[in-house]
Amino acid sequence: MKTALILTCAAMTAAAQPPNVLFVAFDDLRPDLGCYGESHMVTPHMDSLAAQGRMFRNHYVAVPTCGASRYALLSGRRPTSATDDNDAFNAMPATLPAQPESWVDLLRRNGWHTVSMGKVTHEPDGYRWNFPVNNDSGRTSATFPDMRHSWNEIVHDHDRWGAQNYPVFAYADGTSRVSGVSPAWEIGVDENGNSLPDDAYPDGQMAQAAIAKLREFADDGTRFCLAVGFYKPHLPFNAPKAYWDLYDPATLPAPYPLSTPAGANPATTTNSSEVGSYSGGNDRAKLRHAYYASVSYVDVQLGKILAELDALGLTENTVVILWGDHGWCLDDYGLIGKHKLLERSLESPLIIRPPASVNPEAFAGVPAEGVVESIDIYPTIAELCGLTPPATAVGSSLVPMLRNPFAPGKNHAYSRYGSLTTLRTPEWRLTPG
Ligand SMILES: [Ca+2]
Repeated sequence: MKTALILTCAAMTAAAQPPNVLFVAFDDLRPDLGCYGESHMVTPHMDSLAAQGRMFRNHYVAVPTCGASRYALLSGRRPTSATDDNDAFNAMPATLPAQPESWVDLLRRNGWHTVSMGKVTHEPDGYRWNFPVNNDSGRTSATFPDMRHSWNEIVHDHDRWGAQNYPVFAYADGTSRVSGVSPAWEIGVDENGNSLPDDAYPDGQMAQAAIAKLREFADDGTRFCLAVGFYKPHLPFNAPKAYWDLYDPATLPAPYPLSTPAGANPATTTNSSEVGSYSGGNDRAKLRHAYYASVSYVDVQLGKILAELDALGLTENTVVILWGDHGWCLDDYGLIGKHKLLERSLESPLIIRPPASVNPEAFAGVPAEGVVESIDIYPTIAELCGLTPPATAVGSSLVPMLRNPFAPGKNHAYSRYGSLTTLRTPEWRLTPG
């Protein structure tokens, strides 16, 4: 009886506590998930998260490139000409500002223990590096974090790829991509042709590191913000063979839309800054198969983390956010890559499973159709945690849509890239010609 009383009191106390935050970013993840109606995709863990929380069917990022999209998400600011490329984190303050630099900093200032793991900002380990050669390899020394005031810990183990290589681009043999030379995908097999294990690539190792960190938090009773940034499905589309085997290339759906927009630069239909030159037919079909394998691979890594959250009894008081940093043209419009103001480049998945205090069972699994933006995540986290965001965080809290998927979305989402801007209303994408 005494034990039961103690447990009851502990549960009541826990329910009154502000929630933990588990934020999981996926690099270049399109809404190609089963829960988004893509029935060919094998993504059971993301689908399960959507069934338990709220999936946003019309979520748009600020800029269709990693650094700028992540800067907008974390700072809560709309992109400007100074923050719409991969150097956007240059706008983060060097010295401690009066107002938080990000929602992570807001949480840190209010007592959350904040941890970055993998690619949460732009750099794959959270630190700026000197690049004497190029962005793909040859890093010489770390300088300072992308966000200097947000993290209590930045956790990263380079393992066999070494600190000099860019882990986003890792191949199983410990090498990293060299632009224009390395293949765009890898079927991970051992010397006997059997599938490599999950930890043959960095994301499998990251899942284990996240699990270890959650166990630390549970042991110590730490109120945490854990941000995990998986590297896949960014190029190169490398995954253990077991994930390639989940798909029959003969039955995969065609890209959509098929036609190239009028006025598009013809060179972009055969050349991408990301893949290099590419041809038609099998080349493009293989790229799609490889991408899907990478998505299923990281889906399983997410599943491991969520299972640990359950096992540790942390699910009830943890908000979980799944976010893709932008879309990707996977031969849609006959184009490859992300650096375009097109629907396929700007849409990305957003799934939020709120803590039990928000009653996620109400309308669980019913998607919200309203238009929302990545900058809305900042005020959402603040509201769920009982905090006030600074005036510079200009998004709108999504908590009403977490409670009721039929609550209205926005009139429009704003995105830009280079000198071009675009608006997405509930019905149209409006882009100056
Ligand atoms: Ca990205």
